[in-house]
Amino acid sequence: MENMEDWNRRELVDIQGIPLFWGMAEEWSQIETFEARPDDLLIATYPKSGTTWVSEILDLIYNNGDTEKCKRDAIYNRVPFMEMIIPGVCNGVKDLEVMQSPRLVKTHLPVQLLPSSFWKNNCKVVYVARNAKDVVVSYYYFYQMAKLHPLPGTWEEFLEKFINGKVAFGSWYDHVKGWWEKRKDYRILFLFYEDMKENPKREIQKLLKFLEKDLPEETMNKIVYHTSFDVMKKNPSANYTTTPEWDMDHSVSPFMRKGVSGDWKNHFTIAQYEQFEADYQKKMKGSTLHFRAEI
Ligand code: PPS
Repeated sequence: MENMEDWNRRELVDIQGIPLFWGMAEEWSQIETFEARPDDLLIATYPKSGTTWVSEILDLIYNNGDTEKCKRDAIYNRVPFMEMIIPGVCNGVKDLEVMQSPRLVKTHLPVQLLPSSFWKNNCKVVYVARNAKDVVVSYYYFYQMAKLHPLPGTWEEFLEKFINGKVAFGSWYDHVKGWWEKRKDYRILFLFYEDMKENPKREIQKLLKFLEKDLPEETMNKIVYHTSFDVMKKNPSANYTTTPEWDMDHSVSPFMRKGVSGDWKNHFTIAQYEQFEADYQKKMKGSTLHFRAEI
């Protein structure tokens, strides 16, 4: 790819107050008018919260645990990223238009920016949330390796941007609270990364119940194994190593980085932790949404 410097590392552009990648902002009308289908399953997450993990699990569920079938293509083609548009390079809306139903659709959009057709069609949504401190660490490394993002600056600087919602897809706090509230009115299964780490089989059972599907015990065990961090890290159709280097540079930091809960402890200073927690209490005050920052 030539001229990648034209579209990499550009500043984010606000859409209704939410910083997004420039291509999304430029083509916002396409995203806004996206036509959901009643049997779409939407996978909604704030970035770095377990999107790829739950996507692989769901594709396996849809294919009755057939691991070979799930190697048919890279995860970003099996589960297209709806709003990912880089003009002339990629377009999630167009990819989904030509995809056969039932579709698995990925989004990082905050709830208020979701195309209204999802609500009109009463689509089912799986939302995965992860504790903020692990998200910001994971996001910091991702900003460095995935070159569509602006440069993150130092850890200290990036942490500040995250706290202030000045990162792609905006405030983590508003994102998780927004989707949490929405679950009261729509068919949204709200899962936590930490619960998936603690007991993946239990969370797969929740997914099956939500999808009104049954799978034999043996198939469930197979899905747990196939979607464990170590197995997914080695699977080229799940680990993003098939993306070109001008897009993601895994030598800077692999997409499948650590896959643990509590890595934030290796990054936050005591002062950063105290400042983060004080601000967190203010932003999350009154919410019934609670996270575990380690398991
Ligand atoms: S993205 O780019 O926003 O779609 O990223 P996302 O997939 O949401 O999150 C990436 C982080 O999830 C970790 N991951 C996993 N953890 C445990 N088990 C499995 N199977 C798994 N697959 C992906 C991945 O390593 C990223 O987290 P960090 O903390 O950076 O390792």
